[in-house]
Amino acid sequence: MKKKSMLIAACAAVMFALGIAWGGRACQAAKPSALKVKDNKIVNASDKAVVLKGVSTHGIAWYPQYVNKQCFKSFKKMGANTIRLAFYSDDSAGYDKSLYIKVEEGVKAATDLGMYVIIDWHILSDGNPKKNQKKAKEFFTYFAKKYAGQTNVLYEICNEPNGDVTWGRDIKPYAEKMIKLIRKYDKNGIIIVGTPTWSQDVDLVAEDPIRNQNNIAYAFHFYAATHKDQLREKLKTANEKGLPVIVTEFSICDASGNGKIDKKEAKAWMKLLKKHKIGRVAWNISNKNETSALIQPSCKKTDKISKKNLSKSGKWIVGNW
Ligand code: IDC
Repeated sequence: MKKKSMLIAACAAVMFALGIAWGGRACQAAKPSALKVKDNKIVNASDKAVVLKGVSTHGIAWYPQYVNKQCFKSFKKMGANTIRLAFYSDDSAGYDKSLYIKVEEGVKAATDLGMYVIIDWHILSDGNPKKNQKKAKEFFTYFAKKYAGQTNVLYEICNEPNGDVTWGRDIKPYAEKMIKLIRKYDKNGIIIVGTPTWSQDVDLVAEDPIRNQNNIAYAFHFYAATHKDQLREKLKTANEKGLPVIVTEFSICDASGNGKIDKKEAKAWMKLLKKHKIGRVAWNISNKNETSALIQPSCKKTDKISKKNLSKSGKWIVGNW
């Protein structure tokens, strides 16, 4: 073969290979890297910090319509890499086993988009995780079996312990049981453990963390118009003491999920989270008439949501996270 035609053939081969690579990318979102916990951080296989940034559904019993791929994709375009699926655990708060299917749809949608997904057992009015422990066991057995080895899935085992609950007597023993149960199936998926006082007292947990288990992180929640310096101190203390923390829920209004927005405090929170490379998931994907809802009440879309459809808190959050 002449030199010139050899060159043309080589160029064609390279272009063909690039075409395959490009085509492959276009069809399927890149798989997010597998996660692990190292020291006080969530990292990838090369030990580089991975910051989970995302949005949480409202209770999927009330707002199931937002659990869909196009809706999640809208938030991905605005910078999210994570979806949290909030499954309320108490009968009085919308627990319904027939909603497992919604969790499955949500995991699939997030997975198809190359996003991380947190399966959240959303205890709230049932302040003590032991109250619905039997249902929690059934829930996590089902999902850990199903998603064993699926590296974009994380398990959050008790949203917000509150009321007459202590770390040592209630939450830690509950967590150890759930970890054992999940690890029967899923050996490495990150398990996020809720902390006392609506997932705020991470400083107490840092004194007595769960030992001899891998890939355990702890939940921390804040609402910027209620929680300020004092709570930031708790987070800083715990994280600097070595506790791996992830903010699986926050908003910039008050702790009721409603009321005024406090941008000054919100900025201080973002600064701290960015400095410590701590992940953050915003509450909530709905158009409910409450400040924390990320979508405007007048917007009825459940897919292809754009920045202009977002509420005031939604716009601020996607502009500053
Ligand atoms: C709120 C919702 C609200 C709902 C209420 C009770 O925003 O629409 O009526 O729950 O289910 C949390 C909880 C989260 C709360 C949120 C705001 O984890 O479930 O959602 N919040 O109050 N912790 C602190 C604040």
